[in-house]
Amino acid sequence: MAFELPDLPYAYDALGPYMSAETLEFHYDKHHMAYVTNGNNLLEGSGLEGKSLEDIVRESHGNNAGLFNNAAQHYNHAHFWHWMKKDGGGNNLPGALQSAIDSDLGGYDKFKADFMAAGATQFGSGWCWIAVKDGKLEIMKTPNGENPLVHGATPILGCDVWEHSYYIDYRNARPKYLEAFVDSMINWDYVLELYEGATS
Ligand code: MN3
Repeated sequence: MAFELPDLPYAYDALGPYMSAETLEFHYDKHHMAYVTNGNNLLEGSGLEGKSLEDIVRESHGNNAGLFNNAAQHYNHAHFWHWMKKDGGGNNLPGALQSAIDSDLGGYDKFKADFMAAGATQFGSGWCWIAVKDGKLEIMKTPNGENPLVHGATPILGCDVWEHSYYIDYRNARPKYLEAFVDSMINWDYVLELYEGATS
């Protein structure tokens, strides 16, 4: 199916002071839009036109680098906007997430440390994740547009550590951005929704 830029689920200034309107204007209007436009051009004639976005990501991986990069980044960003909200973050985890993070990731504090370390140590552009694999949570990191879908896992939380995601607000201080993401922006209700979908 053709890719479409989804609506941003909040106003451009909703995530201030942790992520500025200027960052969101560039990141959503320019970067995400480019993945959609380029992805649609590359999807045409690829043989994957009728597939779901998830299947296009999985099936283009290793076969069609241009399509993969753009489709995966469209998938990643369509979720990324929902992985953040105004007054988000913190350790008050809804529903089954508390016990899953306790049992699979060693508790909230260890999750926070490991997730931030994954993002901080991803060399160059990429993402850090919580993914569900074989019913259990795992912290992962991936380069460029790659995501857990191509590793047999389902992402339920991801943080974009490409410089375009933080350089306007944090300059080179990627760890400060990661900490603000965890402490003040994560939309745990959306993470729970994806967790329930991946484990049901
Ligand atoms: Mn990005």
